[in-house]
Amino acid sequence: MHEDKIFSVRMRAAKNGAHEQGGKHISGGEMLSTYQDMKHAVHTLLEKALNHSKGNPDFMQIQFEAINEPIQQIEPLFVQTNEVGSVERGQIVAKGLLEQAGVPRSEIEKAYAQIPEYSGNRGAIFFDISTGERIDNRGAKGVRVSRMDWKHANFEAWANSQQMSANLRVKEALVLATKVSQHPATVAELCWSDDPDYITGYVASKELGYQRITKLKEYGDENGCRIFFVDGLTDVSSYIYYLEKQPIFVHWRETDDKRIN
Ligand code: PML
Ligand code: MG
Repeated sequence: MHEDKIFSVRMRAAKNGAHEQGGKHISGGEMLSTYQDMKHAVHTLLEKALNHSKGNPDFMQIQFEAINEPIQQIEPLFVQTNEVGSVERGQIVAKGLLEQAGVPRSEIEKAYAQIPEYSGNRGAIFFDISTGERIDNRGAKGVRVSRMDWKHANFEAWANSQQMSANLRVKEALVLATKVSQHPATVAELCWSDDPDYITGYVASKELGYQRITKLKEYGDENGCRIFFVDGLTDVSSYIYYLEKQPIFVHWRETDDKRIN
């Protein structure tokens, strides 16, 4: 039974009560798993939240549900790392990349002015570049991109080809950025972690790829950022449906990755 089924496995953890009771967000995680691999998936998510730099959670939920829709397979975004010496330099690079991706400078500045309001959110916010407004209507929750993964052996082969370590954080962020950038309404994504011990972030878009920037905040800072810059989005709920519900596996095919810089 369940041999061919794939399950979405999700985790969220908080401290000082559950998220909906005002608890502080500690960690979240998304995986796709077979029934046979379920123990491993649950264990991976449990470990992720139990040993977290934001603190020990006193609330955690891990749930799984069978996926009944066909799972789309997409290739990972092209990846490049931009080494910077300071946060100021990192943010200049980030803004330059957003502009290159098609976000007008005035809208970048408007979005940046709003970042402090969103930094406690656990999900993403949508910023409409034609109106300069946030349009997801999800308040402090934001939108959580879900139902996505990358089989570990294929990810390891990819990481090896990039001479990168097969780091779980990079895998999760690249899976998310690849899924988000795939939607035609997404112009670009801007992200840095809310973990105080992790300062590398990225700007991603279909054309620019996943542009890592080694310093987008200072160590010790728990203010994260995840903004999806969108344009021409007539149906916000179908965009949310894509992000939350469309199941996706990222899959790397060696022969497709011969891009030359
Ligand atoms: C997060 O940890 O929440 C986001 C991490 C983004 C950057 C990951 C990387 O490419 O190093
Ligand atoms: Mg985090």
